[in-house]
Amino acid sequence: MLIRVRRASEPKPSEITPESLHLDRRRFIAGASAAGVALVGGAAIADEASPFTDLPDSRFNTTEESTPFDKITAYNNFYEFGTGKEDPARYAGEFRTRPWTVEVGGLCAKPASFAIEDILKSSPLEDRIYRLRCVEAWSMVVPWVGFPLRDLLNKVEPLGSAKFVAFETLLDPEQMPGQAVRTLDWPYREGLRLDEAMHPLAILAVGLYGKPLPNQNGAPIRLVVPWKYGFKSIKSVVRISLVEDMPQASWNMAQPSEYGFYSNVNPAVDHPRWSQARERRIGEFLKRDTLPFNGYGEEVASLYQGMDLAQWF
Ligand SMILES: Nc1nc2c(c(=O)[nH]1)N[C@H]1C(S)=C(S)[C@@H](COP(=O)(O)O)O[C@H]1N2
Ligand SMILES: [Mo]
Repeated sequence: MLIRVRRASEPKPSEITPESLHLDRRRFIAGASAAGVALVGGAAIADEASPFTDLPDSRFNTTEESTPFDKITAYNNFYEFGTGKEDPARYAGEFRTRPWTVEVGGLCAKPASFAIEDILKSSPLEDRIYRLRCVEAWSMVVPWVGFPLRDLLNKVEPLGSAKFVAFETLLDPEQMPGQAVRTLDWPYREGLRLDEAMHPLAILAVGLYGKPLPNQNGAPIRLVVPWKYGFKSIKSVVRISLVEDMPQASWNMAQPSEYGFYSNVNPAVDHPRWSQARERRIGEFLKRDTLPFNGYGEEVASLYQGMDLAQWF
């Protein structure tokens, strides 16, 4: 295990460009393997206040330019803190993310409650540069710090009867003022089919730009499913359950004609009130074509073989 704490003289990840961050890390990894040091499962963090450093890059990374940190953390959807895009950055600052446990249970042999510190220590963290595409037709490229969801699921040993995975966000209206208003049926819920959840592209993210997740982005741990519309990527997760039946999902419950369970990014299937064919990358002026599965078709299209994706939208 490699633990490297940032020296005070080094720039913070937010102060350096993504390019130099990744160049530095590649140099470090090359040096480490030349010296015969195994990078098993990536680096650990020294303590929760220090940044993640020297993580390996995921093989799934996009080569597109990352959206600047300031934009990723200032334009958010997190209805627990309000429905405006600037509300989460404004109102989530005091949100308490310690202590934090994630309960993983349901149809599994070894249900367990995991303290966030243990998840951070025992998970194979990587830098995962993924596109996030909101159903509202904007998108970002986010350098997440995360690990495959399946690593956590495997720890509890799913039973053969488990077919889906259900997720829940914390329910705490005192801390999350948006939950006092019934904009959604709280707590925020989402779900995946088990094979989707086991795909190595589906991650639990614990950071971005090498730092712990800012509260507005779903601290301390959130799902990221890059081939699906952003609302599947549920934030501030406290419960993960292996279940037999298709779970409830907040947007699907609120408006089933507009938000299906699968919600794979699909330029050929429009939202009833607007087109999904194009998207605006945050920070860019012109729209670009939206790609099927958000550009991850080669990796995930086989999960949906034989399914009519207009019916199962
Ligand atoms: N708990 C919870 N998770 C959530 C949401 C939310 O309102 N509450 N919004 C979703 C939507 S619609 C999107 S597009 C993404 C936005 O993630 P970001 O703010 O980190 O870019 O989070 C998703 N996860
Ligand atoms: Mo979204």
